Amino acid sequence: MNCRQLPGQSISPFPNLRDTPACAKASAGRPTCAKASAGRPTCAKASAGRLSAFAEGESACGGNRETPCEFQPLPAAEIGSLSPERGSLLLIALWSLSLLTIFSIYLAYGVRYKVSLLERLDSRDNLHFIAEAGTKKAIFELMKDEPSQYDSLNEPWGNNENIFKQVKTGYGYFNLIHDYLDSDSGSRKVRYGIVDEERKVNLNKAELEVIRRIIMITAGLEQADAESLAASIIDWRDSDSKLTIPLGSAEDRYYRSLPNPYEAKDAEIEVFDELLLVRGMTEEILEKIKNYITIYSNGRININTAGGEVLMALDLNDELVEKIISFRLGEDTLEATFDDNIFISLSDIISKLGTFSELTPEEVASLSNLISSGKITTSSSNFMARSIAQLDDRQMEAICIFDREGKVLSWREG
Ligand SMILES: [Ca+2]
Ligand SMILES: [Ca+2]
Repeated sequence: MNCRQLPGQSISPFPNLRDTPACAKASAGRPTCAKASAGRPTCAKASAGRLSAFAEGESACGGNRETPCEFQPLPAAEIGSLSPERGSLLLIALWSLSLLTIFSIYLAYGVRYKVSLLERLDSRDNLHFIAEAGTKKAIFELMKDEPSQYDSLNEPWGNNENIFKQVKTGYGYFNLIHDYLDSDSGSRKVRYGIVDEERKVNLNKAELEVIRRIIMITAGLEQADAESLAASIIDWRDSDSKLTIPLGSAEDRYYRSLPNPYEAKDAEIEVFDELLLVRGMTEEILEKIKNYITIYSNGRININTAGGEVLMALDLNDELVEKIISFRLGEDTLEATFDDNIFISLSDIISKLGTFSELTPEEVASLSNLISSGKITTSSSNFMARSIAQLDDRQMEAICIFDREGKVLSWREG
């Protein structure tokens, strides 16, 4: 019987330990070593690296000092390298450490993301409030405009850097701007102020020919295409399902045949993006016509504020439109300045224009028809503020439509 051959059991799970001289020698003739091997108290302890004294051997030998075990302490490094349990513990510790590291990184990333998100949301909230302050400023300034029969481009709400440019609020500031076509340079420039919606063609109220002309003039479409698109807009908003023109316009039947079918709205347009659902309308066309159309005005065009494109859409010829624009500019030939001429009421349009520039009988007739048709006016009742909020290096644009009483009709920010 020796340390390797105890019946009914494996002597030791630590083969290297069995081969130590101490164990081999004990197994050769020392029952105490066999006992120790059978119970494995000393081997187990040795394997754990805890057997460091001869007293351990004595314990394994039943305390018989005459037949002492000759176990000798093993070098710590050797014991450590021999211990699967210790290796397992080390492996578990390493795995735990790795998992903790990964978890910590994940946690830190999550916290950082949430902090960043909160900062962005906070910044966006602040930008929203700054932009909103801009629109309130616009409404406040409009309220100061005395009610009158006319509204013109040179009024304080329309062009005033002193009250609409870089207005500080909180840690940021806002600008109230709108762009316009500069007749001298032919390019679009920025003006500080708000614009009236009555200077634009109302797609919910205008007749087919007016819509067709404003599309042709501003988007450059051919007459047939412009008419088709204008008719489709009419069909989109009217309550019936009859085609405005037999070929080219669209009602339910056309929209139902699309890959993603839908129906004509048969009600007034509520948002500009809705126009992209109308047959023939594209983002490119909408971009070109957006400054000349509205869905919020009273439907009549303000002859004091409308641009030449809109006046031509009312079927006034080029020469007559030129005379109206020149009259409005005043002596300095600049738009929206102190010396601008103004049509106070509908009744003085022909007389004032005739005094400023000679009118042909055809032009007088054209103006008379336009006035009696109810398509034009000299005042405005709905306005648009484009508020640009700035906070540090971040910016937000808000577009607010409101009436003269300050009631907000539309709010859009992006
Ligand atoms: Ca319809
Ligand atoms: Ca002027």
